[in-house]
Amino acid sequence: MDGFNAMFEKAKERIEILSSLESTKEESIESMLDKKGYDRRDFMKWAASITAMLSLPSQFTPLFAEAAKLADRLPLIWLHMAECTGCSEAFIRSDAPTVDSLIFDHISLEYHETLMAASGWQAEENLEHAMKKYEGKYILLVEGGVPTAMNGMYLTLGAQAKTGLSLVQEAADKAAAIFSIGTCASFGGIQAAAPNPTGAKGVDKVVNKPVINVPGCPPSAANIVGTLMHFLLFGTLPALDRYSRPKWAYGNRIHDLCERRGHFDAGEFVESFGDDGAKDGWCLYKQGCKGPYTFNNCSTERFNQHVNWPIGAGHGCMGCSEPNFWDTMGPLEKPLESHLVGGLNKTVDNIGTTLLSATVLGIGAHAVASMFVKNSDEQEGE
Ligand code: FSX
Ligand code: SF4
Ligand code: F3S
Repeated sequence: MDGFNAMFEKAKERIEILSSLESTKEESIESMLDKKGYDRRDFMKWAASITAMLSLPSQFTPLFAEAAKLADRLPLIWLHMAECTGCSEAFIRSDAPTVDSLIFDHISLEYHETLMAASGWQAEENLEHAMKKYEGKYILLVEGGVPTAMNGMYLTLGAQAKTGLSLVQEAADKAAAIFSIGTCASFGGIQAAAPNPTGAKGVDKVVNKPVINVPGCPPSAANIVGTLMHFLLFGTLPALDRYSRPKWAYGNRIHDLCERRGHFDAGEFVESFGDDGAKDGWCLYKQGCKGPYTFNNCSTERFNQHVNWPIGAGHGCMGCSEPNFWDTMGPLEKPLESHLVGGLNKTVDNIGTTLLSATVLGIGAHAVASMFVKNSDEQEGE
């Protein structure tokens, strides 16, 4: 608890510092929420859900509410590299405004190629101006892998044809914190799949500063907002795993909290898409689900305003938040042979039986499952 008390005091100081900074928006978040029909209760409920998601005690809820109100004090620069823009889409697309998306409207987004009105010379000028004006103070968010082959010439931007590589390096140099949004910016992404002709790499491989990775193709809006809110309130990096992912979001396997897990333990598997097992929500392991090797909170946070997620929609997890998933998690709709029990090529039916007997014997099913589930620590890194 001492640790939490120290964090609480630090957060209070941080709020004071943020309050003393110049506001960049004319309209307050309260008035924006009011116009969209949200009352204080909804806002506090949102702050409570952020607190719970970040695994913090409820005493932090009012501080997150305060920090959200001050979100316009922290300048953000969002760069696009090689990617599909799905990360931005995941964040901003919703058929109804959510508190999350209103917070996004309230932040001080100084530069975002997809969302800003400017283009060409004007856009380049905006970026240069923002980097100069907020030097050492802005958060840099990068979406997309950075092509490094031919000195970065596979990706050039703007009228001066600067390479993405040089832009990321320049922007990172003057940033207060750097977040890689999505698997592409975190680990290179689909364009880094073998043979990786453009030499695409994650941002942390081309800059000399700490980078927080928020992978997923795309990552959920919850993980993007949570990462921003954590930095807003504490101004420091959260606890990270070996791939620099925040532990509060990427600390558990998909398989650990999956709604179909009971069926896995009972040996009940979908044998083909559309069969009776599929209709009854049985386990998708035999259809190639990579949930046992993937670390993310999709099952609890979900997508599209927390409505659904890949496994809920009836397809296995593809491992999209793991490094090199495009090369290591294939074939996408078949189990990984290399991960079957002890390399003995046993089928999952044997595993189901083993699990059942283990449960009868009183041994935790989870412990048995862990025998064949490779920890992400053992997976191939960069
Ligand atoms: Fe796309 Fe973002 Fe995937 Fe990559 O997403 S959803 S290809 S993680 O960089 O736009
Ligand atoms: Fe869920 Fe996939 Fe694990 Fe089955 S294998 S319980 S569908 S995560
Ligand atoms: Fe990606 Fe698997 Fe979640 S495919 S979105 S990590 S369920």
